[in-house]
Amino acid sequence: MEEQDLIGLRFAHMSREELKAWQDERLPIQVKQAAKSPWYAKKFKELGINPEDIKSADDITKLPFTTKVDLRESYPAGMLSVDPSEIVRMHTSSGTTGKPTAIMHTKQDVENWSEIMARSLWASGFTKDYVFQNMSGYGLFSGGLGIHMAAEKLGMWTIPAGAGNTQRQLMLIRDFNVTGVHVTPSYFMHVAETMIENGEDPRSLPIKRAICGAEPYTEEFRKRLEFLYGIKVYNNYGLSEMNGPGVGIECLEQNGMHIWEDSYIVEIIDPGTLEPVPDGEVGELVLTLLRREGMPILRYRTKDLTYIMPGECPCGMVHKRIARFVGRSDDMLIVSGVNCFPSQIEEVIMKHKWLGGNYLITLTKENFLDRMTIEVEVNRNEFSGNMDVLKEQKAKLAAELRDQLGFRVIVNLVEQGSLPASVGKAKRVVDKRDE
Ligand code: DLL
Repeated sequence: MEEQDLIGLRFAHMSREELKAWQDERLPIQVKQAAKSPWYAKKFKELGINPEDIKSADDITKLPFTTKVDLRESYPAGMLSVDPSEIVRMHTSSGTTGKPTAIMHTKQDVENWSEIMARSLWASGFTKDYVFQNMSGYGLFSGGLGIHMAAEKLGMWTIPAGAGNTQRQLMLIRDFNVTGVHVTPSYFMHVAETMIENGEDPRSLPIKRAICGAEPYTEEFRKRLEFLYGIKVYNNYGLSEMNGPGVGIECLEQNGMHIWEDSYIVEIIDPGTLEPVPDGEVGELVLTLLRREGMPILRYRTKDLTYIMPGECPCGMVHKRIARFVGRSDDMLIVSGVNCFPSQIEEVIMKHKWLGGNYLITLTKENFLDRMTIEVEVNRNEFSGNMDVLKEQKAKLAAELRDQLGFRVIVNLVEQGSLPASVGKAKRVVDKRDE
């Protein structure tokens, strides 16, 4: 029997010319499909856009941006481009305020999404011989079913463990000889620290590789996870508006995430001027779906800040690479007028083995002045019991953070396990300045 290309390897191996020709063909089709939705039909009319004028991928700049506000405005089904009877699946974004954004998929959409996600698993070294545990919340969050169906498509023995319940996770990993996992980086760190606290070594687990995403984490955080488990950890990016996981994946080079350009057109813009920025320069990632029929979204402003990595990837794939995220534009903290990202703080913390992997940033106002307090857990195993040494380490840490951020912060060292543990996306910042 001829082998079927279930995960779209023909796309993975395309040349730049082939990808361009594919995008030239797909964008006009996608725009016509979008125009079938009430929301885009109205938008195009208002802006005087005729879908027939979109003839190639180069015409993308003629299209308007789509924002989260637009998705909220069209909630629940204003962006549907098919008859509701064609929809088989729905997910929502993990927004914490107001209504979520709901994304609907046809059968073909689910098929295409699982193809790119399965291809992502393949690109980061998974094969059908892995036993794979999905330690991600199932339900409306796309990291559950999204990863699950892809892992099955690749042919892996797939365990839908869901999020949390660390002891049960560990039992399943050991009993079923789990060799691969998908998990948020913060929860993966929590599992390792819990094991160490119980006198167990995370390296004793059968796991060989992990894909971690759904939240920002620094290179230093990844290195610590790799060290603790003695495995490889691959970054995986996605957002529910663009299906979910599987938009971008690190290949074996672990140097930037390839965006699957058969399914998405990538742009990086200056969020202020909305003009494109050159490769290598940080801006806001804008994505356009190319293969979705149920709910096409064009030029979606993700708010995620990154840059296109110039040059070729030694892995041979030519799909553009984006760098690890600096943060989201709405994650940027402005403290006494100085801009900073939580990732800058994480970078400093991760340099210190005597600190654990959990931290919390709290912003308050005192006498009209902004104040940042950083609580960090001390790594119990590295603590000598000598309080003078700890005091010195704390002063050194505070000085490093001040150098990194450009303002003074208050550092509070806390006992391991005392900060709220994350089972999904970690909440790293509490802003109480308006209280
Ligand atoms: O988090 C989809 C996903 C599930 C991705 C599982 C990877 C693994 P949302 O809940 O809609 O979807 O959240 C999307 O999470 O805009 C980013 O800000 C952030 N994010 C996702 N992956 C990464 C990553 C899923 N690898 C939002 N690095 C996105 C940094 C990430 N941030």
